[in-house]
Amino acid sequence: MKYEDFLDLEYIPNDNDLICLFKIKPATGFKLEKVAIRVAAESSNGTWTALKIPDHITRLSAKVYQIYGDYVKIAYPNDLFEEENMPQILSSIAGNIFGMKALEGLRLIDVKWPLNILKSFKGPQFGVNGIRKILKIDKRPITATVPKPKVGYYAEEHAQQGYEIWLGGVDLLKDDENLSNQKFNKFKERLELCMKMRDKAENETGERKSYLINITAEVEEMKKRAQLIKDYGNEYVMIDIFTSGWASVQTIRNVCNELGLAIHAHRAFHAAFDRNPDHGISMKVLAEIARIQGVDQLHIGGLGKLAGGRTEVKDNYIKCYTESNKDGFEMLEQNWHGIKPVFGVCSGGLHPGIMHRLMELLSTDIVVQAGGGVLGHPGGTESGAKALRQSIDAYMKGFSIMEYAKSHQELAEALKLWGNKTPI
Ligand code: CAP
Ligand code: MG
Repeated sequence: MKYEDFLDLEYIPNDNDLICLFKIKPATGFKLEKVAIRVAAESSNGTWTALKIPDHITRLSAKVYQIYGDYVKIAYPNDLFEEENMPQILSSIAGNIFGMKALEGLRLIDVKWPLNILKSFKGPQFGVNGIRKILKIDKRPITATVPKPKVGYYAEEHAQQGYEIWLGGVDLLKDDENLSNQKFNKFKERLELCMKMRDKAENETGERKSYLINITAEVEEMKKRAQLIKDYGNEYVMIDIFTSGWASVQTIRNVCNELGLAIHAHRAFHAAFDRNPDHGISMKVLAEIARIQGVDQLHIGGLGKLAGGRTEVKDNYIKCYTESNKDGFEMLEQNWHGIKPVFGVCSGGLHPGIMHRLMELLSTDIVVQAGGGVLGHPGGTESGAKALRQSIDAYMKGFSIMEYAKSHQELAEALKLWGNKTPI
């Protein structure tokens, strides 16, 4: 076995192969083709020197089969991977290769997943339609709000903010990504108080309300928190999937299957490895894995204060929501074989003045989250929640927000403060 064995530009992949699209920036003095072969070797079963081996082992060798510009397509034999084992799959296609000295930059742009691997995981329990049934919301975007400042409120204050957020018309109260079970706001106390406020708000509004409470912790502790959530009658868990890790996500997905709980996936940490366009792994791939693992809602970017432009947000949405997509620029075709669509969650510096842009870009089958864009409203939390709902209602009824603001004071006040500018 030697490096050259990992190149076959005549090879035509079959449906069982897992395909990776990489963008490669060779280190100085290295040719792209040579580096591509090393990537295929190192990510399947080759190494830096020639080896005398039994012939049968080459059946697990990846093949570089297409090179165009900086882009390389590599086909991986299905047997290289263990079904239902995402850590092992990523240790192959997204492991050592990122540290190879022969390259200056390596980006895993997209993956085409074979059917047996897709189906070896649970996939979303509820997905878009299931969530809509839980919340009894048939068409418009689902709204969510994080009490800001992101951490600091005592449990009672948090629950009070939740009450005002729900009363103003927002559907989901959401913990921030770094709120868990700190001394100043214990998980069980927060859950108990928020559930009381949720019932109150449901009675007063006649609308379903729910709570994205953050269970992120060591996995045994997360299992206990999920059980508590079930005991208190809430419908969701929230988990920071990238700081928790795929193995934990898979465990919690299994637990949520037993408990009948939906999973809201926060993506904090993603930008550590998906932001550099020349290195790391794209959010498209991360979104695909989250859908395969079976989250019901996933943050996909929001054209607001955080990095990620229109194309990136749209591509993430396509990977979360569509039944299949065709080959495209930096996009491999993928048939999801009936795996449920996941709600893309748009967030990050959003406020009533810019919500319509997301619905125009994506669809109304999204979750929109505004924290500062509700809590920072001049009229206070409940008015901020009203303004958020009014901006959604305007779009659903075919009005411009300026038009709708003429008869909706809270929206008018939000537009006066924030206009239609995207905060940085
Ligand atoms: C937004 C947010 C979200 C980020 C996540 C925050 O708050 O709660 O965690 O938007 O980014 O902590 O910044 P604001 P993404 O609504 O006050 O901006 O959704 O892109 O993963
Ligand atoms: Mg946050």
